[in-house]
Amino acid sequence: MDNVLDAAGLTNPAVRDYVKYWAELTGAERIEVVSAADDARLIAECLEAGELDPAGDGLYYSRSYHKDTARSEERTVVATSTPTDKGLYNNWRDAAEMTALQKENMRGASAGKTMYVIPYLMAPPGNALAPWATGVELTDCRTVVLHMIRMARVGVEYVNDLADPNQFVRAVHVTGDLENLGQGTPEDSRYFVTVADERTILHYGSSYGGNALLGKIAHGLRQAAYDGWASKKFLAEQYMLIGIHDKETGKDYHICGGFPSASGKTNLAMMLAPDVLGDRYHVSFYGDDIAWLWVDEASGKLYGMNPEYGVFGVAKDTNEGTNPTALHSIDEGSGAIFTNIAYNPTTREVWWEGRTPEPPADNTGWLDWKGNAISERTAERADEPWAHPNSRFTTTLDNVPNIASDYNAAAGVPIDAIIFGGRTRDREPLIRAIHDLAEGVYDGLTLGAEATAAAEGKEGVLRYDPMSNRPFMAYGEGDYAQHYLDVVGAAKDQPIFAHVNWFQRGEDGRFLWPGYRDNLRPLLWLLQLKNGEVKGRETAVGIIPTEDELHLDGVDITPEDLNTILTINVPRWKQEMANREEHLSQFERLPEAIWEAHRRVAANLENEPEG
Ligand code: GTP
Ligand code: SPV
Ligand code: MN
Repeated sequence: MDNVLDAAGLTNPAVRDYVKYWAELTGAERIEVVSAADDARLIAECLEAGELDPAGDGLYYSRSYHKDTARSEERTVVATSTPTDKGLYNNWRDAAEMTALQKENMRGASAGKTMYVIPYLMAPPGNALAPWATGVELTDCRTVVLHMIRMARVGVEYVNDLADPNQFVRAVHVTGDLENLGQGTPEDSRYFVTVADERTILHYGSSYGGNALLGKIAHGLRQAAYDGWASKKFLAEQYMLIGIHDKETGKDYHICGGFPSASGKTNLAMMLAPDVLGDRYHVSFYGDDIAWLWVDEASGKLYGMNPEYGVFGVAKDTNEGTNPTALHSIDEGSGAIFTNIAYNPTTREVWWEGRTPEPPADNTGWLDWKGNAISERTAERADEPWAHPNSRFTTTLDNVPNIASDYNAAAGVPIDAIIFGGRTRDREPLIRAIHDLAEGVYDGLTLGAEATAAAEGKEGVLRYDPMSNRPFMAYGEGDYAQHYLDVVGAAKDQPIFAHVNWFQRGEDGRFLWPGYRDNLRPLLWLLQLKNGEVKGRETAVGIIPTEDELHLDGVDITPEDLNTILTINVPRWKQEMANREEHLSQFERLPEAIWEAHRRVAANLENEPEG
């Protein structure tokens, strides 16, 4: 073992001890320390072993086990030794109990396999938060290594010379026997545990996405959120992060914001300016899923950065119209890996729902995401999707055509605005700017997506998703709200907050707002509002744009629909306020400032004429 670690140049003694401990417990036959430079060799090994298939020049295809296609919220736990860390959504459990359980699950479970050691950094090198961004994932799955190389900065150089050799996240991933884990049954034996106060992540029973790429969600969101709170220094949020450059004034703005999973963060971050605005504005990509925010000591300003190194993007509906940038980030030669889309082994083509309006006309050779031939489908299965709805592509940031030139800079970027949004079919206007920080945090806490059949909700009642973090909450929501107020409140220039909604629908179910590239327009309005260049219209729930303040040339929308998305439906809002009250009262230690914001909005609504 020492020979292998020596040969890989892994010198950190604490990391070496950690590797030895888990190699013994999991019973792995071999260990291998990896760095980004091993990518080509590991790709070749995966192709040879059939763990990947070729999908064009420098493109790869993989399939997950069919019961292992997404994160599993009910099996995901945040454990600590402090019972008051329990919140509504973090599935708190006792650290000692969960650690013992996971050790039993993992004992001997990697027998006969290689345990890969992945030292990584979830930050641009040299960033102020780098001490909380260092980790070492151990995994017994080779394709997980390839995903980690795309999603994080990987190499021994990130762990060898730590100021405190012990300050790294211990992230252990053991796949388990996927065919015998009882996924979704009462005998389910999977657990995805973050032991937050020990900075240890123990995931057992999956090889998919956030369950297995532990730098991303488990460290980048759950562990980091806990660390940010414990250190009082930062926030870790499920946010996209973009830059907007105004070529006329030469100014640069940065906006970050949270929408629940599969609600448009990747699309917004990769947005091209609409044609009519393209000569003046350029949107640049910093991140599409995670941002860490802190106050910069030198300037006193709020800063943000994307801790990730790649994109794990939803494939569905990605096409030349909705997101050409995403398509070009997975061009031939990019090294992108597709998971769970449809694949044609003969032609090495791939396809997913929404890539083209209709699936390939000639289905000869095409396999669906489970590997079954489309041409052999029985009549009753003919309508099933070819790709899994949560099928994804994985590609590195520097493949993204609109990547910001300074994405890798240690400093991060100053934050001008923070936006929240969800999928709401009515009530929420296109955009409403929020007056202050407390109302911003209040808005984030009451964020939600419309209840769908899948989410088993009641019609008109939101499935609340506080700060778009419901699946990633690491400690109590009340403490979280206070910490958010403290971190952002300490910044010299306050960011402007807003709530956006691209998903309002007509009675016939169509989207009222064209969305995608046109989403730049309300964001430009928000920046102008912050700069005092427009006034907007005050409403009970925030400031909304007047029609002439939005640059609408070239937007395909009827005057009636425009009016709907720029109007506050007071009776619907009053109904929502009662739901919010119930929702918020479940949070312990919710700061009084949040209740005050709630009462202020409620009182405004009472004073607003209906209609
Ligand atoms: P996670 O990676 O799961 O956290 O999701 P995400 O928030 O990055 O989601 P993504 O950007 O991949 O969006 C997922 C879905 O939202 C896709 O089906 C998109 O087509 C749809 N979508 C994104 N932007 C818009 C929009 O402006 N309007 C409409 N109608 N749909 C949109
Ligand atoms: C999400 O589901 O919000 C994701 C994908 O970003 S995963 O990493 O699998 O959580
Ligand atoms: Mn996400």
